[in-house]
Amino acid sequence: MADDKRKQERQPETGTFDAIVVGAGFAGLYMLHRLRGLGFTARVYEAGGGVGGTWYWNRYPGARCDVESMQYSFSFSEELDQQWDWSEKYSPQPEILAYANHVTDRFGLRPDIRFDTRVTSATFDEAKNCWHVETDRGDRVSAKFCIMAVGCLSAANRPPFAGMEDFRGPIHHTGEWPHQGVDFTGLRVGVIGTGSSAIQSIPIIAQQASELTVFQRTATYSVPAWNEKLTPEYRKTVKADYPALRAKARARPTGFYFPFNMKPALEATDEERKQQYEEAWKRGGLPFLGAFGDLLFEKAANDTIADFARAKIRGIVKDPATADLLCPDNVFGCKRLCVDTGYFETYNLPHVKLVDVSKTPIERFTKQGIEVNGTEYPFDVIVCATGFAAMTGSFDRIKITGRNGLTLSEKWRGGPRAYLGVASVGFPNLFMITGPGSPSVLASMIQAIEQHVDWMLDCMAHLRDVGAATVEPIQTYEDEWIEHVNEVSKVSLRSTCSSWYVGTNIAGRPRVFMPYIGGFPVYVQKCNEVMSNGFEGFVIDGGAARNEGPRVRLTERWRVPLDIDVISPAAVAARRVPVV
Ligand code: N01
Repeated sequence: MADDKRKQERQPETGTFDAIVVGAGFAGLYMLHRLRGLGFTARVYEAGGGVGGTWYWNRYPGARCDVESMQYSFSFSEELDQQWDWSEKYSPQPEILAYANHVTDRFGLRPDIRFDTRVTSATFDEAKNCWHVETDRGDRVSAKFCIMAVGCLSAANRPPFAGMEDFRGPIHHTGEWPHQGVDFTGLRVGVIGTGSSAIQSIPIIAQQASELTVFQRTATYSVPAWNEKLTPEYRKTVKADYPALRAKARARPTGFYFPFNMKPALEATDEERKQQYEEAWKRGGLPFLGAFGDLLFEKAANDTIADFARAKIRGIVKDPATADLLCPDNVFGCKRLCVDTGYFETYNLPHVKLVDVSKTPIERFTKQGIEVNGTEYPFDVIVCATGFAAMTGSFDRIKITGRNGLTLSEKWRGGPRAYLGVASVGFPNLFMITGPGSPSVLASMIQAIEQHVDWMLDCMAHLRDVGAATVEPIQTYEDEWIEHVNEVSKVSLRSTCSSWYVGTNIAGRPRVFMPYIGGFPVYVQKCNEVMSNGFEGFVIDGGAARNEGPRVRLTERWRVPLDIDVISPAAVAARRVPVV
């Protein structure tokens, strides 16, 4: 547990609410704000000792966002947009956490949140049409709606390495970092993993450690962030037209705005490609993948950007053998692209070593360190930057029981199944914010969260308007949506490799492409249509239940004109719209 401060003393509570929300990250906070705004009573339970979700737990050195801060923020309040000042292009974790706390207090949310409290079970009561929720603090509460705001990357993956308990030093996971920080000064440090968390933390750990050894199973592509301080003039310019920027972002496949080039790489000359890649590299960050329109659709096009990126690595890393090891051989951007500050440069430092564990895996932890291929590497401290049980792991930690005693884990054994990634058959009135089958991690998360919450609130308010008891997806619609999510994923090269997108970063998990890759505006349009058609694909039951177009209270702002012609998933494939 990262938070070692004393838990707040409180008595277990009982009671009935309109909604119970699990999690007080950005999703839970915005859900609570909207629930209260529409006059619903709510209780939020949060396992951490404070708000912020991901940004509460991931306090490892170098943690920062990789979507520009002026877009990686809530868009629902123009006053908030105008008042808050981001200090850097990609703000560091403490500032994002401060923002989450600011939002919590500015909108008076804290009194309805119970911290240091993990929800252990949620059980649907078919007789009373409500959810009974229990926590590890003895709370027993009920609500008509149960909302999972549990995050897509929240359940830490701690691979069960043999002998872990023998290691005499501390072992830290980047996703559950100690609040008091870790001083690596003069220590021999081992880092396992080379994903985003490792790539952000390694350069900073290297500045303190006396020796740093990185265990790499799969080499990673990474693009420089070129992070910088934001000037008051820049912030003023963005704020002068913030609503327009927000609207443009909503119309983009990723839910955030950046210039991209629709032209296919395969139609450009070598010279044009080189120039385009150099310019995109100079801008840096995730938009590098927007250098051409076909990079995630055509392997031959992808090879050109992969070659360019490998040449960059070889140009940075002085030792040719290390550079070779650091050069990925898979599809560029297939795993989530990393964004770094000085990652590859770190391997030029004399005290930093790279160990390839792709063919000879980590055998065991020993008392002194880590053993690979018969060699023992001694350490004072080990960092597991080994990622998460993505998308479904945070659901698995709660016993969620729906109709007929079926648990969500049982239903999802072969892979997650949810209509629009919002709700799942057999689990009435259970909503999932950025659930599997929605754009979630393939869009700017905060925008994806806001769109989901607004849609859910319009649905809940509709139930209240017509006196209905439950809303639940219809099996055929859920099945068709899952089939569609799978079909669309096949148009992207992203479905071709092993990654947390498909669950295969963890042994034994089924291979399913979990997020919806058809593009954020396409998805939003689908959600809007479902609502306009009287919640098509859902059964609304009880009272004077009616599947009719609701009074739209919140989702109107998501009906934006598309600034590129992405009107259907097929068009995404045909038009090669870059989805970074
Ligand atoms: O996790 P990861 P992460 N032996 O799964 C390796 C978001 N995020 O925490 O690739 C040896 O990417 C594993 O190897 P392999 C972002 O969406 C965003 O870094 O499976 N190695 C891999 O190298 C990101 O994608 C930011 O072969 C083992 C690493 O551990 C997501 O979170 C910052 C192993 C895990 O990489 C997850 O990132 C941080 C084993 N047994 C995170 N098991 C921003 O910039 C695993 N590995 C906003």
